[in-house]
Amino acid sequence: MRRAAVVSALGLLAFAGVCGGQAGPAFDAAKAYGYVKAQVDFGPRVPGTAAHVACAEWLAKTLKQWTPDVVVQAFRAKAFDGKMLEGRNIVASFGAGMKDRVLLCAHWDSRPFADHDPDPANHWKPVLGANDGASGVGVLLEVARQLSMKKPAVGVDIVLFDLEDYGEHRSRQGYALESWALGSQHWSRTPHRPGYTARFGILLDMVGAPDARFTMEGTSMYYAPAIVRKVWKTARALGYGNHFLEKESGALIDDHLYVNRLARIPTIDIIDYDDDRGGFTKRWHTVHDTMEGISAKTLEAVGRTVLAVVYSEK
Ligand code: AHN
Ligand code: ZN
Repeated sequence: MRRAAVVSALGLLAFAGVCGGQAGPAFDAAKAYGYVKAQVDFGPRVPGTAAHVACAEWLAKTLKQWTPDVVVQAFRAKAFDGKMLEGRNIVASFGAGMKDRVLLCAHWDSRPFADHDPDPANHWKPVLGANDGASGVGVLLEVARQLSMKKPAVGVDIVLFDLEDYGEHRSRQGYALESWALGSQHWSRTPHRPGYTARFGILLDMVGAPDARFTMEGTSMYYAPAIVRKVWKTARALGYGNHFLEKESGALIDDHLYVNRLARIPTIDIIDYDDDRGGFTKRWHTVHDTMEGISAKTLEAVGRTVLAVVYSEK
């Protein structure tokens, strides 16, 4: 009895040591924050610009530090405005030979139009996308670094989608809903490896706000309710119930819709969206989507949750 107590106390200490005294797997929030800032420092990563190309190269180079299996999938897609866009989906694989896999994804491009800015003069200016794009990618870069140090029992593929945010401008909204998520549409029809599949997928979108509200989003609940419950349960057990709310919200068009529909991988979206708040955050698709709206604490909550889910797969 006494010995059991000593052993379990030691176990707790060892656990706290591994985790830096905090709940869940190791995750360096300062590094994740730095990876968000590094993307934002390129300027808006709008398709067709030099910043877009430079950021793609930086992302591939950064991921190659942590795994040899990085594939850049180049493709062309037609935008709602008729423009032909050059896209690049960036895929980093861990445990490339393993059959059982988990898919983690986010979009890395930023929106050409701040069409929800309170000032209409900004409606054709680009979005910096600190939260909308860079936050999810920043978390996944730190997840990649952690995976390179501690191998899970399943393979993991991190897919950074391009051309998510070139959806139709607000001034003509509702005419071309399929103009969103062009990179995930391409990848889901033509994955980086033919016949690719995974047990499930987790999409991160706008995961950096200090007061982020992740609800159980409708498209995720339609296609992958068991994954939503698993992830929310994990997050709440780690003490992140302030961000991961036990309530459902409306269905969104985002990259996970096409991964579900076309690739048929049950995939959820962790996204800062709450019907009761009026939807997205007030910085969404405005020129105010800057580093001021990013909290390392929120990146950590999401990163630790995702890693805990991955490491719990057997
Ligand atoms: C629509 O507004 C149709 N979908 C939101 C997907 C999105 C845009 N996520 C980030 N930016
Ligand atoms: Zn967006």
